[in-house]
Amino acid sequence: MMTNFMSPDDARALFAYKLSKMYEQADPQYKKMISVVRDVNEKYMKTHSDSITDTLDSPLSRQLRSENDDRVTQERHGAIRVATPSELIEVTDFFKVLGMFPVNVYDLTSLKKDPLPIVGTAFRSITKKGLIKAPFRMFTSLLQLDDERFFNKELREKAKTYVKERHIFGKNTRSLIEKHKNKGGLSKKDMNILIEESVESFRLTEQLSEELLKKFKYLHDESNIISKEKLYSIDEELYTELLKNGSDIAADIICFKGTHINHLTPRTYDIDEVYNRLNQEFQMIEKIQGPKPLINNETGENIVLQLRQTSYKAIPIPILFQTKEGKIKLGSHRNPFGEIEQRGIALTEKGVLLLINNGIRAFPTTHKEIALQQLGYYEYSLTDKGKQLDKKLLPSELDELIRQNYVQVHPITYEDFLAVSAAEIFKSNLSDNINKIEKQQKCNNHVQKFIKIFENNGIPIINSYTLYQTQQAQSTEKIYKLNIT
Ligand code: OOG
Ligand code: NI
Repeated sequence: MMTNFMSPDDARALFAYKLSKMYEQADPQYKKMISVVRDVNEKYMKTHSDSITDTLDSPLSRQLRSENDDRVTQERHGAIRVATPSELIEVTDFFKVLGMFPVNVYDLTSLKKDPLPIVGTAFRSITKKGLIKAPFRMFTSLLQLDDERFFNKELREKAKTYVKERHIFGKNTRSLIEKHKNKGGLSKKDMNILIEESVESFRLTEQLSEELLKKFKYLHDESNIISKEKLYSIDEELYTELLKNGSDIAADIICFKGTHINHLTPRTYDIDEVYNRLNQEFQMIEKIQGPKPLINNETGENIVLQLRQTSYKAIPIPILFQTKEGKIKLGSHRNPFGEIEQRGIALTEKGVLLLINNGIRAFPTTHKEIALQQLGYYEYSLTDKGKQLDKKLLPSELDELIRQNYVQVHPITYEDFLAVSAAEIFKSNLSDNINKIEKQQKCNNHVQKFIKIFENNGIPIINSYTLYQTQQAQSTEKIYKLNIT
């Protein structure tokens, strides 16, 4: 049967594009950051065209997208934070429309240094073709109101009651998501509406425009303007209480009308260069997060492991508060911010353990050795020399074939996140109010509960090791098949 549904890959590409446009308007710093990143990436591509190793950015991949559009410069990830399990499921259903599924669990409650009341996952495409067409991901955090280290019973109940009826999306958006569920797809027209509306839902609408800000500066009680302009004011008492106890993050998640994108992140080939350039104009977080790169002995180039990230801090934006007495007053909130990332090779579990226990010095510094020691994931292909071999190749010979240059390795890019780095990125919209938690204090089993929310709704959380392993295995299968004579 012919259907006229828009494909999830196309829908995701469109969503990412529209979201970025919306964000450019909302945060002038973001627009500036994008232009710096574009400049650095373009220069890098000119000087390194031979050594770009990203398997997903080959010329073949590029043909699948529009002509000259390189994957890296158009790539983004974003982040949202939600308050309740039902909000989490609401966004899960939405991301499914865009071909994005929950991958990995990031537990920030159990970090040794500065834990946060957050457990998250990232929604992303889980196929190679999907990632090539539109790599957009969304880091999605669920506030852990049950974390007793941050919230006492009274505050927890108050916050829960406050968000009980809240929805992330409007009625029409939700009915389009439902329609997608029932029909298995959406027409181009419906999908366009869904994307427009959802992008609006992710906007920080509470931010006052310049024009309104001027109005509010000269008045005292502005309740009448509020209702005329249909503005939303934040409950000052709850905000302040959450800020004091659970940190700015809790206030950011609970007190607003819904969720909002708190940052968007372009990808770069050279994060050190971007950091240095941004550092001249922006207030950056202390440093670049994630493992230090390896210096490749053969070429002198860097090998990036997993993910390196850094961000600029949010500048407080003007918002309106409603006091206990019902008066409206001008206030501010630290959001949104911007982040940049450099993606490197996906490490195997063995590689991750080596990194944690022994640090980067324990790593070999060539891709070939990293592959041979099974510390990272690679796609394998025959070299020209290998193509001339006229015999059936066996899995047991693979190492030898790599050593003798019959088979070459191509690093598989890490598509996911890192809990420790994520916690540092969170600090981009923290003031100094953060409630420091002693590490010996125990916390409840937040991760189990998080997984259960998905399980109860019949949604598996995917483990990214499985995805990388499959991608690697598909490439070796091809080699073994090719040479059967
Ligand atoms: C999410 C922070 C995590 C990343 O890139 O690690 C994240 C947030 O601030 O809500 O986006
Ligand atoms: Ni991020």
